[in-house]
Parts: sequence; structure tokens; C-alpha cells
Amino acid sequence: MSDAPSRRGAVRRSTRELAQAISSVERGGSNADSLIEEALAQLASSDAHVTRVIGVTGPPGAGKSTLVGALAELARAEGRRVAILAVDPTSALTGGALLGDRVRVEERPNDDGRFMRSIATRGSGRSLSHAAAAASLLIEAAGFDLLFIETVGAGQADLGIVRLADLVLLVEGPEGGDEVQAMKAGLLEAADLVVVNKGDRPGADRAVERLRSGLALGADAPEVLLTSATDGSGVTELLRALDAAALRPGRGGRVRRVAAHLAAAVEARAAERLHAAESDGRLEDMARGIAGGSRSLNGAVDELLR
Ligand SMILES: Nc1nc2c(ncn2[C@@H]2O[C@H](COP(=O)(O)OP(=O)(O)OP(=O)(O)O)[C@@H](O)[C@H]2O)c(=O)[nH]1
Ligand SMILES: [Mg+2]
Repeated sequence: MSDAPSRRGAVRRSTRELAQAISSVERGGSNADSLIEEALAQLASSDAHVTRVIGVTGPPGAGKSTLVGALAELARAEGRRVAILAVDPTSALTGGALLGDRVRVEERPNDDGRFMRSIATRGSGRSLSHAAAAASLLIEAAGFDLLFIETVGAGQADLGIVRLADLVLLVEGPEGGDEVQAMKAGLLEAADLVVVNKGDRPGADRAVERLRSGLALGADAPEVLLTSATDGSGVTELLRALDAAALRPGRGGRVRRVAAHLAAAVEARAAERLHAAESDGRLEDMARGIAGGSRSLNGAVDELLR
């Protein structure tokens, strides 16, 4: 496949190199920082490629991975370079990237236009949103046209990752009750597009109706579409809707992703400082001073962050 002029400036890494770079970022350390700096410098150049980043969220088992796989196949068949990041907020508990194991996309070693990766923190001390923000910047610098970030619809961690995206797609199952969950988690407000998947199952049409009437109450209600990821129906229409969707002001964009990375990097550095102070006893000394009234809490905080 030939290079479109728009991605001339991309850091053309093989997908293997990209995977290695993301692994470095997951582990943290100075090598990771220089990889990110390199990606940022590339993205700052005037001919940098623009990646459309689509956050995909929704309740467990709704068919997010299957749907993302189908969308990715379709976009790839149209000649676009497509990446998928699966982010599993529960992996810290399960000790692995469970969700990644269930990702439904085949890797093809000879095709550098498809990239699939699951992200877990694996006890590195880096937060998941840090790894996800960094990985999204590396993928963007590698000149992908589309990036899907899949994350299970499970509250706060999820919303942080959703903020990296230009567009948020909420995937619901046909069963009642899921919508209520989504509303509770604040995901429905964050969604730019809602899809009821498993359209082949009974009740899917009713779920669409329920969502449409519920959403009609709010201003800029997202569109509600119906798909069946397993037989492919509605998937082309969904990809078109994602392509056509206007970006909401204040949502997504590269600056947002850089900001997410910056915020996470600051947190990581603060945590490092704190850890060092704990290890060498300074924290306890300071605490003794504060408890004994010989120093102020704020002064100690400033000193720790300096
Ligand atoms: N009948 C039917 N089954 C589907 C459809 N889409 C996905 N499935 C099935 O639903 C199950 C869950 O699909 P996944 O794609 O893993 O769902 P997910 O939302 O990614 O799940 P988690 O990552 O675990 O949250 C699988 O057995 C899929 O084959 C669909 O459109 N129709
Ligand atoms: Mg999944």
C-alpha cells in the first residue's frame, strides 16, 4: 500500500517496533520518556498525520471487541491504517490483560496497516490512563488513520480513558438494564454515538426505541444505531456515522491527549518523589516535625515536590 502524502512525516515504525515502544511505555523509565519525546516532536511537525481516535465503551459482553474488529476490518479493506488499543481497568486485579485475550482481530505480521495491542499496567506503578495516553501518542506518530480504544464500561477509570478519544461510541446489549448502568456511570452523557449491538437478538429494537426516547430529552442527543457485529449488519452504516460525526468542542484532539499524558507524567513523578522520601526516611522525619509543631505541612509538601 502506498503512502498517502498526509502521512509523510510519520515515524514509520514496523508494527513490531511500535509494540516494543508501547511495552517500554508500560514499564516506564527513561527509555519510555525519550520514545514519547520523539513521538511528540514528530507530531509537532507541520506535516504530522492526524489520527481519528474513537473510544469504545459499554457494559461487559455487549460485543465491543467483536464490533471494533468488524469496523477495523472494514476500514482496513478501504485502505486505511487501523489500530486497536484494548484497555482493561480490571487487569491490575486479575494480573493480566484478560480483555486482550478476547480481542477479536487477527494480527497479520505482513500488514503494517493493522495494529492491535492490549494495555495493562502489570504493577509498573504507572496508571492505566498514563499508559493509554502514551500509547495513543505513539500510535498517532506512527501514522495510523484510525485508532479504536476499547475499554470496559466500569466507571471512573473508564471515563479517564474516554477523554483521550475524539469521539465516544457507547455499545449496549439488547437486554434491558444496561442503559441504566450506562446512565449511572455517566457514559451516556459522554457518548457521541450509541449503538445497540446483537441486533439479531430479541429485544434489540425495543432497546433502540428506549434509548432514543430517553436521549431525546437532552440537547445534542447522540444518534442511536443498531448493529449485529457477528453477522456484520449495520457495521458499514456505523463506520460511516463515525467518519461523519463532527467533533464536539472541547473533546479529544491531540492537545487533549498530550494534556492527559502530561497530567499522568506529573502524577508519576510526584509518586516517585514520595516513594524516594519514604525509602530514605525523609517522610518520617518530616512527619515527626509536623507532629511536633516544628514545621508546616505545606512546607513539607513543597519540599517533597521540589
Ligand atoms: N448474537 C450476537 N452475539 C454477539 C454479537 N456481537 C458479539 N457477540 C458475542 O457476544 C460475546 C461477547 O462479545 P465481545 O465482543 O467479547 O464483547 P465485549 O463487549 O468486548 O466484552 P468484554 O471485553 O468482556 O467487556 C461473544 O461471544 C460474541 O461472539 C452480535 O452482534 N450478535
Ligand atoms: Mg472486549
